[in-house]
Amino acid sequence: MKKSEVCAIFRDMAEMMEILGEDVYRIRAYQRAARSIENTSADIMDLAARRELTKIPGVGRELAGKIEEILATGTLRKYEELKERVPPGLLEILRVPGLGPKTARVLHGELGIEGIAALEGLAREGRLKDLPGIKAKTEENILRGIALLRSAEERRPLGMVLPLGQLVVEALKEGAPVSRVSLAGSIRRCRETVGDIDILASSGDPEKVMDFFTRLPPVAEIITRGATRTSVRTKDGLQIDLRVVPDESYGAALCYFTGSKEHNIRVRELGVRSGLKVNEYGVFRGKKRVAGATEEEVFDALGLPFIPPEMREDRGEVEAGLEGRLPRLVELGEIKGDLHVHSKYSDGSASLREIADKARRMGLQWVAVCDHSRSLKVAGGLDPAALAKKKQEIEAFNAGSKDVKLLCGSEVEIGLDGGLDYPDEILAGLDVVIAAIHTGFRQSREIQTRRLIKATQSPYVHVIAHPTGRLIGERDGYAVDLEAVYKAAAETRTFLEINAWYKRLDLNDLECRKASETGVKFSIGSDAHLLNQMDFLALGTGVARRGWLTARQVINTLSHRELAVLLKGKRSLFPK
Ligand code: DGT
Ligand code: CA
Ligand code: CA
Repeated sequence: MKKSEVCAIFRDMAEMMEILGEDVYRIRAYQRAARSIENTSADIMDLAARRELTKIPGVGRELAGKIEEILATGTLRKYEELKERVPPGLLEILRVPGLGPKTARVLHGELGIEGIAALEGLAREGRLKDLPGIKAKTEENILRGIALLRSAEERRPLGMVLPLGQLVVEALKEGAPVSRVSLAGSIRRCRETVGDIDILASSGDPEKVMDFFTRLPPVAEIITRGATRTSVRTKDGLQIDLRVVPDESYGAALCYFTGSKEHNIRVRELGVRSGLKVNEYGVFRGKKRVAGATEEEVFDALGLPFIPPEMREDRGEVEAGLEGRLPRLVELGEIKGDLHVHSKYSDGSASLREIADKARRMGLQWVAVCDHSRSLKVAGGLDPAALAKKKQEIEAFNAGSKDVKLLCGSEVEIGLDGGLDYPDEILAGLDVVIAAIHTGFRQSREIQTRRLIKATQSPYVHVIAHPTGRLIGERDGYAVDLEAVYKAAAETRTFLEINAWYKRLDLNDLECRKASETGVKFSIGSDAHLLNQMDFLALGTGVARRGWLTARQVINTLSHRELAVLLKGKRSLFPK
């Protein structure tokens, strides 16, 4: 029994109780408990064994009992009862993101809608808006929600899939007779969502490689099996394709199977112009193979420098390569710190020392600990007294730490009027301030744009956090004039965040590239609430690379001292 399963039951229960119109306080209690269980680093089995479940914030004796029941029986009596009382058709339509219990009850009650397909049909025909409480806008939102749900089911966020992909590659390296092996396809290009995992290997004994691959623990089913290509499905429904080629064509095959398809087409056309044939076996002039063993060799034969996988999207990279103006992309090894980590002070689960230790293991030199500000109560926002205590603890830590340094930061709420959640005197005492919108998502484009621009105009705000607010597969960003925000950020020397939390990746690749044209710089933050989520920094770096950013454009490449100077610098732009 995993934490996530307990959380899922609590969330389902909250939803069903909401449909049934039960007590809001009880509903909130389940939601809060789900959230804090998710954020606790402790193993709940251990906690239960030690009878310490009530140590989880928001879990009292009653909920602790419920958790114990789930751990012991796999479910909960109350949960089963609720399921009996709430029709499955109603639960089904509730899966549409943005569609709340009230609307669901109307749709189910008045029209008898039992499933998502039926809901979609009626929304398209415009037949929902005559119902009580349902506007034309609701209909639009429902259709958008259904589209989001579909894309979420077909494609998965990179961060959910990458660890498994890397694990399989490592396993093949260790246990199968391969000479080279690599991720390929969209996962190697670091696309924000991936359809399946592609892996390429070279070997003289493909059958043995395939035997080993199909017997790996995550494999649930073999879809097709051959000596050059085998596809399997994992227990949770993800497809993995493994291709095995001879060593002399490994480079050509890696180019081909990394894609993207559009990039491949562009490269092939380039070859044709100089009388070369390019395919997954090599680069050929007539019958003669002129390249194929390595990717470098393949690009070189075509008169191109090595194009990093993250750029291979046919977004001008081939032209730039031919003209010698490919940027030197920022690398993960150049990242010296994380600009957005939550600690125990707000809704994170780790202590300052644990965060610093993790940073050291990752080879980082500094971490900005940015807990929520006071008005975000659901996420444990800090009042000024707690913030002062945190600042003291950080100063004491830094005084005693020879390597990793912590920055005392805050993720400060931007109000509806663009005002900030702490007064200037408090902001002035922080090393780093990142300003964020977590409320008022439905405000107009004018208001949202004004909120963000006003935040950039504070001498104390260094970073605009997750500038669009989108959640991959769950929620589009709010309406906002991003170009105006980029311009304001560039003018005020405010940085734009690449929030690396796997569902955010906000700004995304294309927006990074667009924003970079204004001269603005970027700050990558993992938004970690659990320690190992600091590894999301790699995803953020992937986004930066897909946005064609160099080390100079990403402030995480600065040393602690350089960063401190840069952050203080903003204030000097403002007259006293
Ligand atoms: P995905 O899986 O939807 O996230 O995206 P990809 O890019 O991983 O696509 P996938 O798995 O269908 O194929 C892996 C790579 O194989 C793809 O990036 C390029 C190459 N490829 C697949 N089909 C074709 C094709 O018809 N023509 C060319 N030129 N390349 C292809
Ligand atoms: Ca793929
Ligand atoms: Ca594939």
